[in-house]
Amino acid sequence: MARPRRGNPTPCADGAPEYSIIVPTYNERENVAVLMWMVSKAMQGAGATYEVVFVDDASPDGTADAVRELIRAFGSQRVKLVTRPGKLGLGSAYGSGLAHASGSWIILMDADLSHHPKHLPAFIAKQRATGADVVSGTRYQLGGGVAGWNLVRKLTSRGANILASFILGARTSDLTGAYRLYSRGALAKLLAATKSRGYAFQMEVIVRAQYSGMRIEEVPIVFVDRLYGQSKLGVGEYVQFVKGLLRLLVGL
Ligand SMILES: Nc1nc2c(ncn2[C@@H]2O[C@H](COP(=O)(O)OP(=O)(O)O)[C@@H](O)[C@H]2O)c(=O)[nH]1
Ligand SMILES: [Mg+2]
Repeated sequence: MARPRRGNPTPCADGAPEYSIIVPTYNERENVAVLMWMVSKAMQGAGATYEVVFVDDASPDGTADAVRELIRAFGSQRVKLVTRPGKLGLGSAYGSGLAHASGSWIILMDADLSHHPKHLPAFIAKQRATGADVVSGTRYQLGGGVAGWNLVRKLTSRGANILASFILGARTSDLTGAYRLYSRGALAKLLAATKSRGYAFQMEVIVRAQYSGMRIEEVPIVFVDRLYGQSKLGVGEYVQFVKGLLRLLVGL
């Protein structure tokens, strides 16, 4: 599909929604219904047409069945489910979601309620006002923040961002956040080019967007630590992040 013009999304063909919200899930059974309810309230407030595309990697907790219930409740135009045979990772989950999404604008958000749907109207308003290709949620500007993290985790995240900004010359204040809005064409281009995994993935995407001259805007978000289920954060993630940073330094 052609890339929408800046600030002027391609008119929706045949009732296609303006916005596709792609939500990757792995063991999020307790979260998807609450998320969907909150998204539907927020999007009504934004006055925007939308669909939610869940991408589930055969979650052992039966997340896919919970999403099927949502399809029954909200309708198959509003909720879509893409299932994959095993845990294949976030980067490719976004790609699979994009392949099944019909909106001109794509919003990526986590399922665990860390990305509060109340921020959705701000992403949309910012894009409409500025014509940006990418609107990135930031914890590190006035009005943004994190809730539920201990000091060590706060310092790690902040430190990783400062280090990466310094090394890569990034102008975006939150490089590792995943709550973002993209034009369809911009996301397709960025996903095709991005090689990193884990936290370095979000950083590579936004740095590539900057380096390729895309217009990036930011909106403050408050990130809330997940209430239910397990985060993927572990020592391995830190190691991957530093490796990813070094690779970008050499390769971008
Ligand atoms: N489809 C899919 N979703 C995943 C995978 N790994 C994580 N997720 C989802 O991606 C989002 C972010 O993961 P999470 O564990 O909360 O990461 P954290 O908040 O950075 O610790 C959540 O919605 C997860 O359910 C994966 O391999 N495949
Ligand atoms: Mg999370």
